[in-house]
Amino acid sequence: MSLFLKALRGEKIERYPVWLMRQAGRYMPQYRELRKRARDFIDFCSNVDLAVEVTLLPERLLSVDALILFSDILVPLIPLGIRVRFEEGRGPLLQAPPLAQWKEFDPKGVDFVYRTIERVKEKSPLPLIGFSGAPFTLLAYILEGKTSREFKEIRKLYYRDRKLFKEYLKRLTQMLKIYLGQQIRAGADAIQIFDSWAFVASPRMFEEYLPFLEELITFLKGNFPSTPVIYFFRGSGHLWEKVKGLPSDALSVDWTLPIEKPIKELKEKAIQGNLDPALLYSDKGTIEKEVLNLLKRVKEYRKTLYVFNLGHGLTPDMELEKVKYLVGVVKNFKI
Ligand code: 1CP
Repeated sequence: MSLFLKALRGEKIERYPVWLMRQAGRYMPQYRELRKRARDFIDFCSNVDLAVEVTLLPERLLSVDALILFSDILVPLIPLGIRVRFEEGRGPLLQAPPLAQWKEFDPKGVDFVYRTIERVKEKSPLPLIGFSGAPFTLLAYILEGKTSREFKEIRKLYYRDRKLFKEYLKRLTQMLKIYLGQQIRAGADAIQIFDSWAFVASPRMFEEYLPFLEELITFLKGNFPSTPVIYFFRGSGHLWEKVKGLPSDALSVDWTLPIEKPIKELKEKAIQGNLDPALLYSDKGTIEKEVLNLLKRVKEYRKTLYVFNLGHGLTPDMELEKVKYLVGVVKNFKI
């Protein structure tokens, strides 16, 4: 079994596995070359040949221990009848009809996702992570129609119409059960659920949302017990107490809490992440020092159940050379 899956399952490993969020992206010249072959970003994700090649790039260029499907969290919204576009430099733009006019989710509408997974599995021995957005983060984008610093629309809806807020979350949760189930059937070895914007919720709002998230994870664990589920959230500092009880196999934390906290408080659960991505703007000596500091602190408490990652994704302004160096430092660290 792969190092990545062993670490998630708490089996003995000789070093901590490493993969990076947004590991296949614009910071890679090879990605930028492939990107030229597609009209727009949706076209790029839905072209199976291209999506397979992009997914595989980090295996060759970074020698990471796991691959993540190349797609986007907004892709499965398209079969619901939501318009999704990506404009260069502007991020995603969405137009959603009222909930009553949403279409029934037909997984065939995103068949290219499953075909990409199947083909990547044929081409690489590395474990492949499937993914989706979490219901809250998806709803935040749908209601806002674009990216935002504070996603006011979802918070407005919560106070104006609690029932509709929950109906939306219910529909998205239903869709995600089908979508992620199909990814696992197609060959995904693990699932990561991205809740990038959950931290904009007030504590009470987050609590009212949690049952939907729990339902999704419980469904996946019930139907696919051997496929690990990782929950990624930002705002680990203030949301920590709320997410601790989630039934996921792993929690992917950002850099706003000391690594000792999740590691000491959840002895049975795998922990992923924690390194501040801003470290990559530093020199190699500093990168090595900080990475080793994190790994030594982890090792003091556990010799498995940890997967190295950043607290959030790589960005286009990072240097491939330094990203490679970081991966090398993690891989040379013996437990
Ligand atoms: O061509 C391009 O450079 C477009 C940029 C881009 C890329 C490379 C977008 C648009 N999406 C992606 C790929 C992507 N998105 C992956 C691929 C796999 C990998 O990690 O290598 C994944 C897992 C995502 C997930 C995603 N999309 C998230 C969750 C993770 C996170 O960063 O918080 C979110 C919030 C999105 C929305 C989105 N899609 C694209 C952008 C630029 C954004 C963020 C917009 C914003 O900041 O609100």
